[in-house]
This record gives sequence, structure tokens and C-alpha cells, in this order.
Amino acid sequence: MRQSHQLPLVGLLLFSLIPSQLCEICEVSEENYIRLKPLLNTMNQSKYTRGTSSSANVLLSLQLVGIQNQNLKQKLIQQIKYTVKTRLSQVSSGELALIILALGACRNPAENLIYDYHLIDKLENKFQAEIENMEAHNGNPLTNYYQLSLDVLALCLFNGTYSTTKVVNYFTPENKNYYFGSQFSVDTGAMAVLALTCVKRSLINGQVKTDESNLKNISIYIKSLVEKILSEKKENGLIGNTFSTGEAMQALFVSSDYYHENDWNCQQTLNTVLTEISQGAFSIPIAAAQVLPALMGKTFLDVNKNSSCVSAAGNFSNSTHEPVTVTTPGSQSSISVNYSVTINETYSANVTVPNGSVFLDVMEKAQKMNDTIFGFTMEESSWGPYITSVQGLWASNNDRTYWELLSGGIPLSQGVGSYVVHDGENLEVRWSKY
Ligand code: CBY
Repeated sequence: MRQSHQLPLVGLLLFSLIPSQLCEICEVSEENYIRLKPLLNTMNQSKYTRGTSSSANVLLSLQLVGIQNQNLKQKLIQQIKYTVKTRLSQVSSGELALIILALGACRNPAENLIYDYHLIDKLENKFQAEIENMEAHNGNPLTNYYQLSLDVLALCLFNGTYSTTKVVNYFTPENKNYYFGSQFSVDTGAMAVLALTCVKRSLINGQVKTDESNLKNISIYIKSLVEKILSEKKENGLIGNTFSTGEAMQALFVSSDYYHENDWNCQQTLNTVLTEISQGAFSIPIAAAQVLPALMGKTFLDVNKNSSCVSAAGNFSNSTHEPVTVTTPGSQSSISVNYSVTINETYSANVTVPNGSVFLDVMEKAQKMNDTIFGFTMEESSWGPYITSVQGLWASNNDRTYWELLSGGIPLSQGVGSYVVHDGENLEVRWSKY
């Protein structure tokens, strides 16, 4: 009798001990919207010369968080439309998936383009080509699992056709494509969790029919991937690195059934990302676009909610923005670095460049010094220049080979166009397998 009287009291006590930062409500509060301004400035100022996947990412992000910048959105839609009309066959599967997500987000007029140009059918074909490449090349897709996850996500959200059994076969958490070398790719795992969660939800709603075991396996995969993501959580709250954290947050938002509340302090992650923003970490449009939705509590699974995604955030984008001028202190002075190319042997040179130079400047200088040893090629990607060959040796997705960038033997988390080099640094491009 007495015990049952005490129960409500105990309940109250327990309730008051529950930490206040439940992950579902972890998003930037309205009075802190101002701290997101650098992200909007970056997206706004971009010239969109980096290709369509950057534009699609930015458009998707703006749509999801409900920003009313019609001018910018129109420019992006025009650019995407041009790509769809003129070079759809050259677009990779994940790029097309992003285009569909961006055009289809939040019931907007551009959605018609998806159907006018039969983009879902085209994505089904590109996804099929990825699978065929895996069958012919030792399990290696044409692109990568980040893009395959985007494919499944877009097909799932826009009622495309895909085989649930194939998804179950290919997306097992042990698959090598989730890893680069021995390193779990948080970006890839996070995108897979979003895709698998969408598939799981369609199975549960009965939109897609399959046998019980597929549903069970998908749940097991999500749980395992979420564990891997959480095990990449750093002391300061970042998950993977600065650039994967936003997508990891999205994955954790939609999978809160699979981990314990105490396993993740969302507020800490959010605060660290805000600090990184203030330090200028997200200075390229795609980086800004990839982190923004999570900070506003949105995920890619909100894309086809039947809402127009209008939010209070619409208001904080209307002012015009002065370009952020990056001042490089003492940019007149020179620094010198040690630069090496490693294949089996190591070829090194001392290279002098102006203070404030990026990795690419060092490579170009070295190439001028000795074209045979330091000659290289690159291509433009949504993240900036990507090194495709050095000394005539080409990276290959079928062989899982690439040119890895390192400083002091440690892999860099930025590309050649962004990483600012320091005096006395040991820079290296290394022929590697992932
Ligand atoms: N996007 C993609 O297809 C890319 C997927 C991605 C997982 C991506 C990171 C994550 C993202 N959010 O976009 C990815 N990188 C992949 C798949 C790859 C491989 C590309 C080949 C393939 N199979 O598709 C590969 C070769 C393993 C790879 N990334 C290499 C590199 C290095 C590039 C060096 C070079 N040759 O120029 C580099 C610099 C790592 C290194 N130390 O060598 C690298 N990637 C980095 C740093 C990054 C991050 C970029 C961060 C930044 N600020 O520039 C990244 C966000 C990203 C782009 N790679 Co890869 C990961 C991170 O650090 N969080 C879809 C498409 C439609 O846009």
C-alpha cells in the first residue's frame, strides 16, 4: 500500500533526472539563427562552377530548411535544368539522385521537371549500372556507397522501383564499401542509414511488399551502422570529422530507436559545429549545404513530407551579404615545405610558396620544377579539385586506387584546393588503396 503511494514520487524524481537534450529536439534555437549566417553567405556567394551536385546539394538544403531566397533558388534550378537537358548521360547516379531530391523537395513547382524528363526511370537505370559494375568488378560500384545510398534514398522517397532483396544483399554493414582502408566512412554510413530507414518505413507502411526476413535484416543493419557511426564520435562531439557530422546527425535523428539516449549528447555536437562555423570551417558551398539541415532539425527523409517546408528561418536570409574576405596574414612572405610523391619509392623536393598557399599551389610549383616526377592531372568536383593522376598513374574506382593526401604522414580531411599549407610541413601525395 505504502509502496504504491511512493511510486508517483519516484517517477517524478526519475523524470527530473532525465537529461534535457533529447535528440529529437536538438536543433539551433531561433535566437541562435544568426550563428548560421556564415553558411547562408557561403551558399549565396557561390558561383556554382563546381558542377551540378554542388547546386543540387545547396538547393536541397535551402528547400529543406525553408529559406525563402527565390533569387538563388531560381538560379540553381536553371543550372540543374541545363544539366538535365544537355548532359544527363554524364551525370553520376548519386548526382542524379541529389537532383531528384532537390527538385522534389517540399512540393515546389520545379518538381515537374522530375516527371517531364523521366528522371526516376533514368535513376533506376543508373542504379542498375552500379550493381552491374559491382558484379563485374569484384564488388566495386561505378562510384561509391555514398552515391548508392543516395540512389536508394531517392528511389524510395519518389516511388521508384528497386529490389528490396538487392538492398539487403548489398548493404550489409560488413561490406568493404563502407570503409576506406580500415577507416569506417561516417558520411557513407550515415547516408546508408537514411536510405535504409526510408526502405524500412515503406515496408512497414505496406507501400512495398517483401518477406519478413528482409525487414528484420534492414533493422539489424541500421542498428549496426548506427553503432559504427557512434563509435566515431570524438571527445568534442564531432562524429567522424567536421564535414561528416551534419549527415551523421541526420542519421541519428531518424534512428533514435536504435541507441540509448545517453549514447549521444546531441547538444554538445551541435555546439561544436556552431563553433566550427564561426571559425570559417564550412567555406565551400557543398560543405555548408551538407551541414545546415541537421542544425535546423531536418533530415533528407523530410523531403517528401507533404509540406512546403516553410519555417521561421525564412526570415534570416533576406539581407544582402558582403563577401567574407579571407585575410591571409603576411601573405607577401614565403614559406617552404617538403613535398613528396610516394608510389613505391618516394620522390621529394623542397618547395617555396607564398604564405597562405594551398596544397594545390605546392603541387603546381613542384610540377614546374620537374614535370616528369611531379606532373599531375586533376578534375573539378563539388568539393573542389580532385587529383586524378600523378606521374601518369591514374586513380581507378574499379581497382579502389586513389591519390591520398597527407601531412606529416596523417591523411588530410580537406582537398588540395582548400588545405592551407604551413611552413616546414611535410606534404605527401601517396598512391593508395581504399
Ligand atoms: N559524393 C561522393 O561521391 C563522395 C562521397 C565521399 C564519401 C565524400 C568524401 C563524402 C561527402 N559528404 O560527399 C568520398 N569522399 C569518397 C567516396 C571518396 C572516394 C572517391 C572515389 C570513389 N570511389 O567515388 C575516395 C577516393 C576514397 C576519396 N573520397 C578520396 C578523398 C581524398 C581526395 C584526394 C585527391 N586525390 O584529390 C581526400 C582529400 C582524403 C585524403 N586525405 O586523401 C578526401 N577524399 C576528402 C578529404 C573528402 C572530404 C572532403 C572535405 C573537404 N572539406 O574538402 C569528404 C567530405 C569527401 C568529399 N572526401 Co573523399 C569526407 C570527409 O572528410 N567527411 C556524391 C556526389 C554526388 O557529390
